[in-house]
This record gives sequence, C-alpha cells and structure tokens, in this order.
Amino acid sequence: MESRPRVLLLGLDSSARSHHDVTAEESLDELGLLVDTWGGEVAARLLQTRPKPDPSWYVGRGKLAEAVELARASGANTLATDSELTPGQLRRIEKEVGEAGLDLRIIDRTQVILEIFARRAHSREGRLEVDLAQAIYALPRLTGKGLILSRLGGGIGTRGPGETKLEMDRRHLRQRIINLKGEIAEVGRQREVQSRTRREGAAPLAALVGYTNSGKSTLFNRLTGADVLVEDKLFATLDPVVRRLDLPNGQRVMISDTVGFIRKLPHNLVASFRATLEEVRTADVLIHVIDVSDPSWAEYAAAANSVLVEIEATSAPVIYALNKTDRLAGGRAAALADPRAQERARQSRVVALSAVTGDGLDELQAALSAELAGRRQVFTFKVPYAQASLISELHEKGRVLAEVYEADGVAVKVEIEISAGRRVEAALGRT
Ligand SMILES: Nc1nc2c(ncn2[C@@H]2O[C@H](COP(=O)(O)OP(=O)(O)OP(=O)(O)O)[C@@H](O)[C@H]2O)c(=O)[nH]1
Ligand SMILES: [Mg+2]
Repeated sequence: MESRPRVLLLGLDSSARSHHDVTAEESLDELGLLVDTWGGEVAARLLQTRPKPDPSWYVGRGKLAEAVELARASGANTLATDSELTPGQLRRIEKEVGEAGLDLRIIDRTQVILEIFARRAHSREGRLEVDLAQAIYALPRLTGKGLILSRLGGGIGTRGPGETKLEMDRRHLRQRIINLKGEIAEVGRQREVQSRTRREGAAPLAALVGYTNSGKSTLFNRLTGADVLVEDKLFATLDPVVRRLDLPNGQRVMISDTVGFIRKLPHNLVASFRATLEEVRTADVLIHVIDVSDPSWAEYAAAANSVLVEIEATSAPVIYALNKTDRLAGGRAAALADPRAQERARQSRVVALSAVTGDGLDELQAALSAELAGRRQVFTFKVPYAQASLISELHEKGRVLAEVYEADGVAVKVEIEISAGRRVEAALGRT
C-alpha cells in the first residue's frame, strides 16, 4: 500500500471574504477534511492574513519561504492551497520550491476535489464529466513534461512538424476535450429519453440537496429503506439515485439523493455536473438538508444555495430539513427556535429532525405531503368495464376515495395529480 501523502495546508485570511463566508480557519479545516477524504494526512497548517491573494505567488513570497521551511520540518511531501491557484502561481511556486531543494508536490483545493471525484464517480456519465473537468483544468497548466497527459490517459500520437512536446500535448488535450463533450452529449441524450419515460405520468419528484456531509444519504436511506453509502467523509455520494416513497397519506413521490455541494466547488465541475443534477433542476420540491449541529450552519446553507443558483435549480419550493438535532443540547425545539430557522420559516417550510434517530421524520413527510397537495385534485370518473385497466392505474397513481361498481362501469372518486387526472380524462373521452 502506498503511504498516505503528508500534507501542509496553506490558506489565506483576506478581507475580500464576503460577510456570509465562514472564517479562514474553518475553510482551512474543511481543506483538511478534503485532504483526509482524498487519502492524505495533515502534517501542518499555515494561514497568512493579507488583504487579497498575491497575484503572482498566492501568499506573499516571504510566507512561501516560511511554508517551505515548515514543510521540511514537519516532513510534508505535499503542499495544498485553500484556493485554486492560477497556472502562473502554480508554476512559480513549483519553481521556488524546486530551487529550495525540496521534493514537494503542489496541489490546490480544486485539484484535491477533482481527484476525489475522479476516484469516487462510478456511473459512466459521472466519470466522463470528471474527466472533462480535469482536462479543462489541466489545459492551461501543461508544462510539456507530459506528466498530466499520461495521468489522463492521453498523449498518444505523433508530433507534427516543428511542434514542441508542449504544443503536441495541448493539441491532444484539446481533442480529448472535444471527444469527451461529444460522449457526454450522447450519454445525456440517452438519459434524457429514459428519464422522460420514467417521469411521464409518474409520481412527483423530491430531490435531497445540501452541503456535503449534511446527512442526505442517511435521510434517504431512512425514508426509502435504501442502502446508499453513508460516510463521515466529504462527497460520499456522487452518482444520483432515485427511489419511490409512499407517504402516509397515500401520496407517492420519487425521491433522489445526489452529490453534496461545497464552497468553492470548481466551476468546471459545476458546469459538468449540471446534466447529472438534472434531477435537482427538474424536481417538484427540494429538501434542503442542513447539519444544524454546526454553529455555522447558515453559512453552509448559503453556500449550498449559491450552487443551486448556479445550476439553475431555483424554481421548485424548498423544505428546509434541519438535521442532526440529536447533537443539539435543546434537540429539535432548539433548532426550530433558532432565529435563523425562524427567518427561513417565514418563506418556506422548516422541519427539525434527526436522520439517525428518526425523530421528526413524520413532520418531514407531512411537510412533503402539504407541499405536494396543491398539485393534486379530486376527480370523479365513470370508467367503462372495457377500460378497466384504468382503474388499477388510478389505484397506483392516486388515492381512491370511493369506488362503486355500476351496470355500465365503475364510478371512481380519486385524488390524483392534476396532470395524471387530465390524462385519464382524455383516455375516457376518446371512446
Ligand atoms: N448525529 C447525527 N449524525 C448524522 C445524522 N445524519 C447523518 N449523520 C452523520 O453524518 C455523516 C454524513 O452523512 P451522509 O448521510 O453520508 O451525508 P451526505 O449529506 O449524504 O454526504 P455526501 O454524500 O458526502 O454529500 C455520517 O457520519 C452520518 O452518520 C443525524 O441525524 N445525527
Ligand atoms: Mg451522500
């Protein structure tokens, strides 16, 4: 087994932070969790306070020298920065570190996230999307050494006349990006056809969204009896799953679990995941899961919200699920009494629960029913015996309130989604 990389975390405390951001310390803590998920261990950490990043060096040049010494002293073999480095910053830092005679791999937050995703994505589409994001990230950072390309499985081919190694690598990588985009478009078309068939006339869709590690999969498993991987790591879930859930009032919904969001999510990755997150964008209701046991939960929720804005998933109503209340001294009541929760409750439904103990799950289901109720309506049909298959369809999709067998057919009173009811109406009208 390869030994775990020993990582020095390097971050910036800049006044450029917006007011709803977490502190630089918290951000560096999160980088530590990312590094842990990535497979490394934290050897040391260093923060510099400065108004904004140094355009050439990220931290100041003096601080970088300090980092190099700290890496040497703590036996680190990797240096991870808490923000994405520009290609220029990366090159200069690598050169400086090399001149100091230290064998230190430089990696930024973006690449840590990309490598976690690369290892954890299992679906074909997910893999293609990560490959694409990595290729786009790598293109301006090629050095001509061929290292990145061999890692990406490209770089085969011949050098054109008068072409340098670097130019050839760039050309191959550009071609790879074009190919990947083509493949993704193809897979996306297939998925769209499948999901359209699945959605047509089917139950409404509720999507679990929220910051990574907030407890979405735990809640998903609780609600649906599924067995999705739950881990105290970031990005345990990458590939979306959808399951059926029958609410206590008989309403059927589809519920989806998907990738968690994170602050500073690499932009390419958001772009590539837009398609996979289609479940989220087309959902009828979003359940925004929040780890309310973290004092800074409102900042995490805000970060998750900005990803929702970025993937254009803002039209569906949101139910806030304040999770992990078993960890709060005051339990669920304390979560609901929190002014930040009350502020949200003025606009949306807010429930407090614990996915682990199951407390408050009833409230969540009731909130879901209430949110979806508007989408249902009571219809009265007379179904001729020749079309009896419609009766079982009504039972399957709706809640049958009365059913009387008469001479010329079955009189059915049913509460059902308006769109499904309209379709049955049309089917009956056709005869
Ligand atoms: N105490 C407590 N822990 C919880 C609760 N819900 C989830 N957890 C824990 O939180 C961690 C993350 O849970 P997951 O369900 O994997 O979180 P997730 O939101 O799916 O995370 P990603 O898939 O990584 O985005 C696990 O260690 C869970 O056991 C809860 O209600 N109470
Ligand atoms: Mg998960």
